[in-house]
Amino acid sequence: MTKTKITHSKDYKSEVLNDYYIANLSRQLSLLGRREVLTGKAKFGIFGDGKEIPQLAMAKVFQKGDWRSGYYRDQTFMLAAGMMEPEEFFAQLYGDTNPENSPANGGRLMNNHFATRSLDKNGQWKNLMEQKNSSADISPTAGQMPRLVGLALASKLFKENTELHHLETYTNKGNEVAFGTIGDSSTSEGHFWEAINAAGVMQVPMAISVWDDGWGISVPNKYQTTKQNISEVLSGFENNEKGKGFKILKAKAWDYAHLVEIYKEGIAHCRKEHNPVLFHITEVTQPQGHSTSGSHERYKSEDRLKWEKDFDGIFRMKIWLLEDGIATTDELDEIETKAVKRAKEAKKSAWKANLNPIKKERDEFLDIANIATCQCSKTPQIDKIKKDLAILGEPLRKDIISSARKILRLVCDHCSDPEHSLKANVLLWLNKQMAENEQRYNSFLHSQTREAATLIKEIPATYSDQSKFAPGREILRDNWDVIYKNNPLVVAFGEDVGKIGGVNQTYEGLQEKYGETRIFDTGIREATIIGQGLGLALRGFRPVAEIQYFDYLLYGLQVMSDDIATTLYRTNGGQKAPIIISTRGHRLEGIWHSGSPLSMVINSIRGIHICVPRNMTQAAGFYNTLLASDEPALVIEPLNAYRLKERMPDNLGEFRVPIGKPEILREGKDISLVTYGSCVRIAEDAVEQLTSYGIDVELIDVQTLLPFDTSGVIGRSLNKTNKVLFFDEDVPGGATAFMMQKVLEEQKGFFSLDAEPRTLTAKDHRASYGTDGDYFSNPNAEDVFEAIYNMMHEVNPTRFPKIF
Ligand SMILES: Cc1ncc(C[n+]2csc(CCOP(=O)(O)OP(=O)(O)O)c2C)c(N)n1
Ligand SMILES: [Mg+2]
Repeated sequence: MTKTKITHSKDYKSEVLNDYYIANLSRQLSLLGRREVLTGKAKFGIFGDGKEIPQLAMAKVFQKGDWRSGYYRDQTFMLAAGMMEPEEFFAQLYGDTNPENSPANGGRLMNNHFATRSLDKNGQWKNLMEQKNSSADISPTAGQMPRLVGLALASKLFKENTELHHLETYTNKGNEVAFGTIGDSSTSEGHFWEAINAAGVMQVPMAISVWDDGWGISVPNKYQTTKQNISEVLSGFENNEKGKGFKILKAKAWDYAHLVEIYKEGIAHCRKEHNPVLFHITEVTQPQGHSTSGSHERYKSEDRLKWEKDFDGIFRMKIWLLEDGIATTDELDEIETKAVKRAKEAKKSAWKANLNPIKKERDEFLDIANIATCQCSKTPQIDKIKKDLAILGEPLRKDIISSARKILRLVCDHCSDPEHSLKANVLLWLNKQMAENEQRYNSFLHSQTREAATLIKEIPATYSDQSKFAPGREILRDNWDVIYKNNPLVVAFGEDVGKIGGVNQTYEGLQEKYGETRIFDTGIREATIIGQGLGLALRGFRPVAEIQYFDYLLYGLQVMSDDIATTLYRTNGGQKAPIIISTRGHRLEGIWHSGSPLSMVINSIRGIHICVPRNMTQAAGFYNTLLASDEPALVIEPLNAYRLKERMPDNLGEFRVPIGKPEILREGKDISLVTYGSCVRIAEDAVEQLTSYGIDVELIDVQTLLPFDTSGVIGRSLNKTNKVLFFDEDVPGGATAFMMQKVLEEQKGFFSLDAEPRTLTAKDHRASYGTDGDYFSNPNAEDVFEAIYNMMHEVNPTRFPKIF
């Protein structure tokens, strides 16, 4: 059969040939990248080979202002969309820490973890509409999904809330699409399903592509997906006469022309209708196997390997280009050669850019470590260290610093003028290097701007003669009211938050007043409640994501720990996520409403502040502080204080409780009692009982667990009382042990102790139900009394004889 020859315009031809070039360039990067790992120049590699062609199609419809939330296979998309240069690809592979070379993460993440920079050098928002945006990838499979929901939801809120239409550096009236990508096997994760359902329910412009290569490392899709076909099982989500769900489109990964067509159709629809779209891209291949950790020959059959060769997307595109008469063999050969050359050049220059500064540091160090200035030095040993370092062709910073630290042990500081001795010189150099390495590898856990939460100044709550007493929940509600009035970017959402204003009525009446684009209900889906907050925060909103009870935070903890807590750090200051996660805890009833597992968070969400207010005035003050800052935080409201009366401050929305500053609630000279949250009231009860026994307790509310007492208030208290009890409702060895380490080790409280330091906690098991269950599971005022009394007895048995 003879094929009819179609004539193509010049523009079409050059666009298609440019795509062919990008596909080849990307493939060359994958091939070279793997070799760099195998020859030891890079630690680990995971690449985008086999997934090139659909990503060209996706890049065509990705506009400035749009967002991506994807995974490590998207290298071709990043190149085609102009969001990554080949040099940057290699810089990431090598772990180059220079932000100019490696803008996505400054060497902090393994390769192909993509990100664009939303913040300028001063940590301030750039114009997000002038650039194409990619949220920062994480490694956990499907971890990109919760965040994707929020990135898409932002467009919906920007569109529907006309008050935000003037924010032209964030949005064009909500016209932006959030593109997601995911591997076929990762769709097995709960996050995928939760996110798909949430997007379908909310009808947001989310366009998710599944790169279906039939495998998750060595596990084929018969173990991953029901009916081995994700679009088939998702068909119940499809738009039909019963309602709106998803538009689902399918194409084969080697069919360039069809892919271009479906992406145009799908994204135009998504952008216009705000109807989510799912692209199921099948027959994807993986020519080099999963990653540099192993070879796919181990688990793929001969037939499959042969099929992957035959259906390689680039190979198929070439056949199509020739058969359709778009290009000649010579033209394509030339393009392929150009791609090979470009990739090699990029590799070479990226390697030089990465290595040369390190070599320079090494040479500088070898110069400084000149033994001639020290006669008593252990010269042969030093010589050996220096020689070993000098011959390294590709030194690492570790090699240099470790040599310097070893040499320091072998030299004195008295042979020459101590200020210019070998020891002093090496030490000076080492300190400078360590400071630079701190910036390279340890900076940006927290904001480095003037809006850092710890820099937001305290503003005390003010009261007048007219200030009335009101239930705590009303203080929160009225404080939110002022916040919502003043800042249209603040939104709150969660289970039961919208219509009824929260299970404890802290948003009572506010949805009616500010509308459903500001305060709204969600499904029961903690991971994507937090994820949608994260996505909104990345796009400039100030979201307050509500988790109904602290014990249910576990469902969303992965998003907090892997994603939010690392956003600023893993982008080397390129993106921020100032979300507030608001929940309630600290003693209610039983296993899943005890609200006490603080150690669940203190070690897993470093990078997020943790506020543990004792009452609602403090809670409101934290919200005010946090909204003035540019950092994420978890606020745990004390569950049993919503109905307790507190004085209503006059300066609602304005007063601010400082982050990292404990409050001494009662001064005392005998012992420091350190606690937080609802335990403060129990402590107050105990303190009163102790006072009648002549024991003068200094009661301290830590207020925030992360950061913990940044100015050493507790250490100073201990210096005065010489005794300390850390008290909370967490498990033994939990948050109390954390506080103890901070005070005794970091604040050097150990040297102030006259008595053994103690912790008082709940039992190892979760709390039992009811008032009695609580009494026998959690520490109570009698326990605090006895713990403190016994400590006093140990110090002074005569004055404080044993009670029992
Ligand atoms: C939560 C989690 N579990 C396991 C892994 C290890 N892992 C990395 S990639 C991968 C397979 C992913 O397969 P698929 O989603 O099909 O993507 P592909 O690599 O095939 O493109 C696994 C199991 C991980 N990164 N995160
Ligand atoms: Mg796969």
